[in-house]
Amino acid sequence: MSGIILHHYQTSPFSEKVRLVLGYKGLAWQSVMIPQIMPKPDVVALTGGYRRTPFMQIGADIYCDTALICDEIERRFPSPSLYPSDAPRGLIDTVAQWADTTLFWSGAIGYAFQSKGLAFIFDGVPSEVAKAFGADRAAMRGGAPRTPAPDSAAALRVFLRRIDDMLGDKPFVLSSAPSLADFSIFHPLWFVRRITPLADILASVDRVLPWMDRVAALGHGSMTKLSSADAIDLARTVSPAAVTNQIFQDEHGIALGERVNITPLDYAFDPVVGELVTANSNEYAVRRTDERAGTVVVHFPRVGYRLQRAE
Ligand SMILES: N[C@@H](CCC(=O)N[C@@H](CS)C(=O)NCC(=O)O)C(=O)O
Repeated sequence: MSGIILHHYQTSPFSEKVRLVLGYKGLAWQSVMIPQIMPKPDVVALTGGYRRTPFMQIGADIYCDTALICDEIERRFPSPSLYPSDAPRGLIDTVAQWADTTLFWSGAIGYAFQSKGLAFIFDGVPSEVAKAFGADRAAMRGGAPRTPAPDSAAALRVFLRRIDDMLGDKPFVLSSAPSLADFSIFHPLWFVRRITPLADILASVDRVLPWMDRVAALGHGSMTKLSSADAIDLARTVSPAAVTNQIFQDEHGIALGERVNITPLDYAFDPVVGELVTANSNEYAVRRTDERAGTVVVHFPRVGYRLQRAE
């Protein structure tokens, strides 16, 4: 057992990215199903406020954001690597970041949430549940609108041509082996493919669907179920791991040990408050104590997150 607990839900694209990474690395992991909308009391007990999906727990360490989750999985389980040697690591990370932001929001999500897509997603779902989902996501975006469907469709076609071109005669986008870029590009397209009345767009190029089948075939590793209450109990009974990279990189005039809050810069602006224990070149971490989870350390990537001194 890897010690990895993934808090996620079935239809979450970013969770699918991590499930496939776990599959590629052949890991055994524990699965906690979490709610799709707020309130999420058991999530917040562990994260301190971060509400996005998924997050990863290893003992009393909580990893937020799939960029950092994949870094941490790679650090602990380096083989097979998410960075095959025939592609530059900087390129892999840059393509992955583009896919997790622009491809996801401006391409897949704007396209999927057109009226035909919504009718498919919420078919048979009580109207108050669909309404609650819409209100939750509008609040999470802080009022920012989704990209309109026709603009997303146009962008998605351009992106698909670019992905098709990247594939060329290789089995994976940047290499003969899967890289992090494959998992990041896969998950927004996986979400579109699930919406059968809209999935035809993926066949507008030749190489994408066969590549998606190759990525899907990597599987999800071996998973056992865990309740959120048991995950919280587990956090309480162990101590957070010792900090591994102590090289402090200060950009804010905030020292280690100060009380800070960390918030996503793009959406879901729920702050996590705690004592700053790590600020290295790639990651922040804060230590906080929760009534139910005890003392936990919550980790964030530096890219895409705002660090401030807590008031
Ligand atoms: N940058 C984040 C984005 C995560 C994200 O937006 N996840 C979606 C689900 S796929 C989400 O949090 N939706 C709201 C929710 O689940 O409450 C990451 O890479 O983990």
